[in-house]
Amino acid sequence: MGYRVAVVGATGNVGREMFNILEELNFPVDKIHAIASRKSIGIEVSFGDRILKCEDLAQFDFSTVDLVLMSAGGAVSKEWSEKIGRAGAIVIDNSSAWRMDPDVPLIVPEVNPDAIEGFAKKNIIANPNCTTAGLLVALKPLHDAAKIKRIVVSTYQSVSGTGKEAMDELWDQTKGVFVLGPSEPKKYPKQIAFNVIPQCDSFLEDGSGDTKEERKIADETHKMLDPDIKVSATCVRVPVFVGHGEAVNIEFHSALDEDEARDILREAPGLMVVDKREDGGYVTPKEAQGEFPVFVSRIRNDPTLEHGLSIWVVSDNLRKGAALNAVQIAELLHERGLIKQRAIA
Ligand code: 11C
Repeated sequence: MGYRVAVVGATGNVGREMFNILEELNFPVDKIHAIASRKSIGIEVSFGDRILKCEDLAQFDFSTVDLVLMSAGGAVSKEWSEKIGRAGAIVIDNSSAWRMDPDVPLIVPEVNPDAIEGFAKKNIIANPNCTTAGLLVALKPLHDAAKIKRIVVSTYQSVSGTGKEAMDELWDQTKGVFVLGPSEPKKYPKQIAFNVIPQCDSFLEDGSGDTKEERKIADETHKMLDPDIKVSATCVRVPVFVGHGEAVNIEFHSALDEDEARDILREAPGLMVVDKREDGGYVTPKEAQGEFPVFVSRIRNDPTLEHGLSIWVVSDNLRKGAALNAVQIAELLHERGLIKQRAIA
């Protein structure tokens, strides 16, 4: 027996990956719908060897589906998720709209699976920001071993995190530098080709100088892992198409050396350790693209702290950072028999 599933935002980077991953993980699907805004009606997307035509979000009857994977941005999610939840379907939302709502669980299955039980208040479950998802899969087993006091994280984020137009912008600017002549930045405030931009998302207006992306990493870490962990984040956009890298410095309450950390990370779910101390003995975003695990490399003691460690974390931001995590949440609901539990508390 399978479920009736709708993917909202079906034509976007993450929406398309959601179809791929539902298929790759063999999620039990009986019926599937591709849903998009009116301008995308009729556009075709693929689900395995099937072609689906996009249906209109505004006209779709959500009482006919059990599960909705939504990746259509915060504004669409704010308008639709509660309505869909009231119609009886469970929404797994990839935007930031509901992540900090106390009535909405924010879930990375390797980190806080039991929090999913609270979903029925709104029938909405939030998927974290792509940078937080990869980070926390790596931090959770280390936190269990030696309790993290503080992290300093510097990100190297690919342009697919901003969307398809940003990928086109990188491509056009790259060609432009050598062939066509320069083109004006549109999605980013400065040229992204052959450059790095120390800004992901817009600046907060609270005087902190942080960007929204930096705040999300802190807030989501506090909600999912531990509210007492101090988080200092600097988020940087780099001219890479897919795959977010993160250099993470970790201060623990108690001792945990690099060898113990490596052993713990090797055993942890969702992770792959590639840490050969030689040229190329680490994972880069290019190798993480299209893969399921979060990769950890460059694991080493930080002698400048009493209990300190530095690691390099990289994952496919469209997969573990978005679509894969969303489908894993669906699998968790399925394994716990929660999908048919329709009543809203
Ligand atoms: C980026 N992390 O790379 C963002 C994309 O809150 O889900 C995802 C934004 C979010 O720009």
